[in-house]
Amino acid sequence: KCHLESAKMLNLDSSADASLNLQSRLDVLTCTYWKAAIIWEGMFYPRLYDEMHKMKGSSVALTVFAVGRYLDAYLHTFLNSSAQHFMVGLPVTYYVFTDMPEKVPNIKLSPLRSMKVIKVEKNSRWQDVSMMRMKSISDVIESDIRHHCTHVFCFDVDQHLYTYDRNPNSKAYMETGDFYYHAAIFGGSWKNVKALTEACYQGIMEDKQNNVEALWHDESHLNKYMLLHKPSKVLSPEYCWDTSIGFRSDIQVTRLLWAPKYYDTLRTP
Ligand code: 2GW
Ligand code: MN
Repeated sequence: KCHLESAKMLNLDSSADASLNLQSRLDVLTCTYWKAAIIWEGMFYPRLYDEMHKMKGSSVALTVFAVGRYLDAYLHTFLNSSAQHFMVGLPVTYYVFTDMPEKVPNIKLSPLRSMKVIKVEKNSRWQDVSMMRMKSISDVIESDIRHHCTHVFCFDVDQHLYTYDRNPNSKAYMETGDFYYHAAIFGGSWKNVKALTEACYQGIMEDKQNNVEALWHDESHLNKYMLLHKPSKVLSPEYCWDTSIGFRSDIQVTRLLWAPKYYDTLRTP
């Protein structure tokens, strides 16, 4: 109802747009027990959010890491597809973290978009390549993003679903959870993303001192953080889908797809 009224205020013509024909979804969970919306197709007006954020002057930072062989394997496709689909109509700054800045593809960006390439060292352990993203993101929010952008979204360059950490010695240990959060995409206001990345990084470093590593690395720490700090919006699997799962009647739209995993060639040292 609230959405409908706002749509009227913004003069969005609902008859002109099929997606404005909102029905509640009865086939899926649409609300967490702490009353955060779980975002599914058919539950919101995409254009309303777009217009609201344009009016508010929101600006978005997108962080992505392409280190070592992941650059050639995925970055080009990732950048092109996000240029076409991610937060179209809002100013977006790409923060590309790589050990090979000279190899970052020069893709055509619309006038509202720009790219910053940040050189990072290639950690010798892949687990650290993945985990240290939390520090790099926290640092760049502090030094740059907070001065230019209102929101930050953090992506895997490829696109996976796993279980909680079960090691009681890890800071990421969780006995039970409510949702499993995939770390391939998360975001929010820069303040919230800063708090999240900083806390995860601290958990990771504390684990290192204790010689433990969480089962799914940064993803386990992210899950622990989300358990303790409930998100105000939860994205449904529409936002992180693997087509090899096959048809599911509750998935009406897929908004973000996993790229193929080439573990044999990409993960061997
Ligand atoms: C990662 C694993 C093994 C060998 C290399 C890498 C690697 C990762 C790399 O050589 N270069 C690189 O840039 N990355 C970045 O880290 C890249 O952005 C990639 O998407 C991200 C996470 O690695 P990925 O996509 O291979 O891991 P997934 O898909 O199994 O990811 C989930 O679990 C991870 C922790 O194990 C992270 O939490 C990730 O966010 C999750 O989606
Ligand atoms: Mn991934």
